[in-house]
Amino acid sequence: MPHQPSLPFGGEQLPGDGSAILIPNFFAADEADELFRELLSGVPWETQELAMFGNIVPEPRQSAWISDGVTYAYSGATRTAHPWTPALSHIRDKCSHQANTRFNGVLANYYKDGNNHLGWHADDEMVNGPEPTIASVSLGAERRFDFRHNETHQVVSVLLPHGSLLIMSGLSQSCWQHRIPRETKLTLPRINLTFRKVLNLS
Ligand SMILES: O=C(O)CCC(=O)C(=O)O
Ligand SMILES: [Mn+2]
Repeated sequence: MPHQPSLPFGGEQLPGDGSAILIPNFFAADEADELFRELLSGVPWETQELAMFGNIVPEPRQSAWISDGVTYAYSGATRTAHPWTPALSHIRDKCSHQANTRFNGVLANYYKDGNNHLGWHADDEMVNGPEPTIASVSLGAERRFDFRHNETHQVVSVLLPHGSLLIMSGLSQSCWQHRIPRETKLTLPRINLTFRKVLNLS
């Protein structure tokens, strides 16, 4: 596999107002390679449409919402729930154990290359509850992940390597926004899974 190994620094990434703990080798490279392949073919990837300045444009990545039947609404879109696959259930259980949180949904993102990206946002929707714990698994190409503090505008950049886990909790969604910036020179694909414990609000 063409995924470059890296030497990132694990542990706490935020200077305060919430927590984001990086575990670089949560999955060993071989298992991470295998999971990448399974998810690439096994997840029902969809291109969502986004209302922007009165126009409808496709999102610059593919995604899918998998959960125990709970729908998920964000940016005006309501996502229907797809069923768990064995690979996703396996990753969910390992993340639930590590983060001590019973995750019941995952938003999967597929970035086909560095032109695919995700703009500034926080995972602060009502369904996540206050101070949510979110476990974010990265597979494939290493991408930069930026946090920006809502008041000080301090930016903290983290590299998310193949097989890593980033656990965001506490005030990380209410005091910071985050994004995956465009990296135009990058030609390799990446899959990200953000596991959430969502409330059934219906
Ligand atoms: O791709 C990533 O690492 C981040 C994904 C994310 O922030 C999200 O799905 O809300
Ligand atoms: Mn997010």
